Amino acid sequence: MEQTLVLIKPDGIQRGLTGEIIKRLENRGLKLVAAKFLLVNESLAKKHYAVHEGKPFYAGLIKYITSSPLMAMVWEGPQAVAAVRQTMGATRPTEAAPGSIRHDYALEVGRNLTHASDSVENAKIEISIWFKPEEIVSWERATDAWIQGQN
Ligand code: IDP
Ligand code: MG
Repeated sequence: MEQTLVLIKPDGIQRGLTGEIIKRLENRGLKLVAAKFLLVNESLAKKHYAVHEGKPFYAGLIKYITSSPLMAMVWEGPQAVAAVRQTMGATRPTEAAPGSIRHDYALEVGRNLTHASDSVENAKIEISIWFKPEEIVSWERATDAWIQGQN
């Protein structure tokens, strides 16, 4: 089953949106398989955002992500990567679809509340940056067959 990394970034935590963001992923039918709440150090932040090194917003992005605690999670489900990106909305909140988290709760790209892996390949890399294999919990959910059932 596909897995994807989600971060509730410091603005999401500070604004008290942790429960709302988790609720939306649960409502969608995605399954939580790992979570941790932490203050990120610069080394982890740089590893996670290595692809953006050299961009004009890079220094600010590292400062933002290390400024206050965040919640890192792994969510699982059929096409979890695409489903979670859709639930988060486009990077720029003013371009995010109505009903998405970034549309409904954010205005600026520098305060867009969440991170979600953008491909299955990157999800695997990002999950390994944030979690040890033994921290990912494989569990049976009573509703699985009603959410993931194929006819
Ligand atoms: P994503 O989070 O939707 O995958 P990316 O392009 O990978 O978007 O950018 C990573 C993060 O960097 C964004 O979520 C946002 O927090 C920040 N960011 C991206 N572009 C800008 C910008 O132009 N100004 C400020 N911050 C930006
Ligand atoms: Mg990205």
